[in-house]
Amino acid sequence: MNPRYRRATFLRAAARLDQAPADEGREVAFAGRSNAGKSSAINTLCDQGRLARTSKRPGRTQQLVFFEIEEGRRLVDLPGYGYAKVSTAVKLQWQGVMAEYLRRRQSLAGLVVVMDIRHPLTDFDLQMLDWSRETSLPLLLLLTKSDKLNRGPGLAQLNRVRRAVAMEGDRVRVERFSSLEREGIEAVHEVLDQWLAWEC
Ligand SMILES: Nc1nc2c(ncn2[C@@H]2O[C@H](COP(=O)(O)OP(=O)(O)OP(=O)(O)O)[C@@H](O)[C@H]2O)c(=O)[nH]1
Ligand SMILES: [Mg+2]
Repeated sequence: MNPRYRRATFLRAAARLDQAPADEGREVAFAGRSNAGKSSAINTLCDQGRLARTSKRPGRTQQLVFFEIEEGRRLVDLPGYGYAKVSTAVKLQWQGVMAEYLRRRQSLAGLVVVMDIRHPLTDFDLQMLDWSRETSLPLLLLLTKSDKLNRGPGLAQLNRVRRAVAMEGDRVRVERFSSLEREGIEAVHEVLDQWLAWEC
């Protein structure tokens, strides 16, 4: 366990981009379908049970939630997309906030797209891929809840997604992950270390 991430603390929640912390330093954002396991992944990576709020009910995270590891190094829990039970107006508003965040945020060094290993590459996930391509943003596709599949089918899913994004080259990585079984933590820390410029 990389001890740096244990130091993460809640910094601020923002409903709009202009409420976000100063756009300085580097940050890594976690996006993904509602209920995919974004908040759980942040907690697992930071080895803290209740840093980001998780819920069995989809739609729990409705703001951009910023966590600070140290000054100028942050993780961001983005609101889940594709949650059926919010109105179209709210969905459109959130898509706007997300699009603005992804386009305008200078300190955004990389994006983790969290996907349930059983349902990867939804339309919204593919939209994230498109957006990230426009700005050449590095991406980590995280196939989480890997504990829900046996080893064989889990590896088959990993290979399937890797093949699907192979044309993106080194910019897009794919890893398996489980918050429940604490699988994949080291691999994700390695990627985050690079993006947050901790590699040296
Ligand atoms: N089995 C299993 N369950 C998980 C895992 N990660 C998350 N969950 C469960 O999935 C549900 C949703 O997890 P969250 O982390 O709240 O999901 P989220 O993506 O932050 O959801 P929103 O904030 O609604 O967008 C919770 O019931 C978690 O306990 C995992 O690796 N394995
Ligand atoms: Mg959440």
